Amino acid sequence: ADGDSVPVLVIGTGYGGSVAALRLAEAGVDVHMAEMGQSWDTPGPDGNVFANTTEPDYRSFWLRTRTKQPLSNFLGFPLDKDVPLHTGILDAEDFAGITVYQGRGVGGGSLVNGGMAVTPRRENFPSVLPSVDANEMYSVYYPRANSGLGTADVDPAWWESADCYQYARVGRKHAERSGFPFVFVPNVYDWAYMKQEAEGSVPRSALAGEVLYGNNHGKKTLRQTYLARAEATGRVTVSPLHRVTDVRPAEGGGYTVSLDQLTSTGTVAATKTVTAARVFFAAGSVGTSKLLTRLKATGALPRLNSEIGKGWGDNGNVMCGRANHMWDPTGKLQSAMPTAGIDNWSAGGAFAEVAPLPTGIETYASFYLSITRTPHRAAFTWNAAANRVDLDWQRSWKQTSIDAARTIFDKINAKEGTIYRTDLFGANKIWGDHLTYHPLGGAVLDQATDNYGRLHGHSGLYVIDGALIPGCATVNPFVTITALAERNIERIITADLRR
Ligand code: FAE
Repeated sequence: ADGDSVPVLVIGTGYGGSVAALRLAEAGVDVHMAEMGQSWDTPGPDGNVFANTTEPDYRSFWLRTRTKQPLSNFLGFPLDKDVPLHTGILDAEDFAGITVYQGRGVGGGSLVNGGMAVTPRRENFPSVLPSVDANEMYSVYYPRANSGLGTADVDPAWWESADCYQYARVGRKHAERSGFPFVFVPNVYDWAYMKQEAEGSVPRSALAGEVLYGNNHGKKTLRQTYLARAEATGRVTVSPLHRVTDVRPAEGGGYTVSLDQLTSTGTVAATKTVTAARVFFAAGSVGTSKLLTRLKATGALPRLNSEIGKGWGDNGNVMCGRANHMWDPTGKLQSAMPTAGIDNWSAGGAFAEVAPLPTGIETYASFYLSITRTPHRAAFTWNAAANRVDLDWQRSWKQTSIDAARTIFDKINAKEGTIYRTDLFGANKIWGDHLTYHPLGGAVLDQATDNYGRLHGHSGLYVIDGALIPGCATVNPFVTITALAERNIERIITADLRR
């Protein structure tokens, strides 16, 4: 409530924030979490909490009046449509050169993501987090993160025969025929539930194409894992629809935090201030970077260093589809939870997730989200005239990522005698090069912060989310974000809170 004083305020309820809240609470510290998105615990008029991917509605987008679907077109038809303005679940945040997709609500990105829980190959780790001891990460923190997240492998025997993974088996066949390693990746989806979906004994979620706008069943989001355990301690409270707008040193120590309480159409219902002894920035790579960039530039936190806002990358994301021959149908029924990838990282700098295209009809299409090695890093800057934070990413920077992805798909197309789809991202457009699902960096570990996420210049302020990772994780990022948060919070609790 307005005027309260709390030991710890966590900004955001995604991976980093949830890890911080759980571990602090277990250490006996009371934690308050502020989340700008909704709580997502109340069914809409159709009885479901979340909207289906094929029928976006008022629940689907964060404060937009028209959808901005990642796949904008199909067979030449634009898919976007008008929706009522609402604090929906998926934010398609536009910067000059890129649209950054992010989850909004209690649970952050875990509400909207594909659940792929991938640990980077160990030999690639030094490029992901150069200042972090890999031995500790692979022996302690990655296992701890995967256990906390409920990561599990799909049953291979079931996968081989499941109709809903026909598309992935076609992906494997084409990868292997071209000599690329095909790797299974774990997921946080409840595989036992998915089997029941396939049998028809429970309501369908992954098998009804649910993912981008939330899963009504089956997916273990942070709400079922870290946040459930955090709330069970009795020491963690969460305020949904509360957006942090300001953090500044308080007289007498700690920080004064200002918040806007939002209505479901995004207007400000009330403004509040609380005092917090410590503040954890866990608003996601973009959210944390935007806040810190503005707070430094406008003088609220003047002693933050000049690394704030720098080192931001898109994890090299590019999307593409391939048109298969009639003898390679990818299936009418496609599970929305990916299970596999094509690993050409060492030779070509690309790891391609074999993604679903759950349209409900046979498309003969294979669809991929590639994560690629990219040299480009952007910076957030304060634009005082426009009163906003800008990002200097350029669309043309995706060319290196396209080239990396082509090391896989040009070869597969040549081998199979197939072509790229040109209808998924606009007319005659092969590459989805306008977006990322994996924003990383902006308050990089050991640069803007010390080697454990403590911000330089103001004691008691921490970054504990994807903003710490300098732009590329070589695979899907949430396991690495979670593991790094586990590592950092352990040190912070021992060194800063048990003195
Ligand atoms: P995040 O989860 O984004 O949480 C930040 C939270 O802070 C959000 O809930 C915000 O609403 C909230 N917030 C922001 N600003 C404020 C403010 N000023 N005041 C209060 N609250 C605020 O951060 N990753 C994988 O590893 N595997 C996948 O399969 C995968 N699929 C994806 C699919 C989609 C469509 C998308 C969008 C992402 C996907 N990701 C995937 C990426 C993953 O979800 C993302 O890296 C993490 O969610 C980032 O975690 P953070 O803790 O950094």
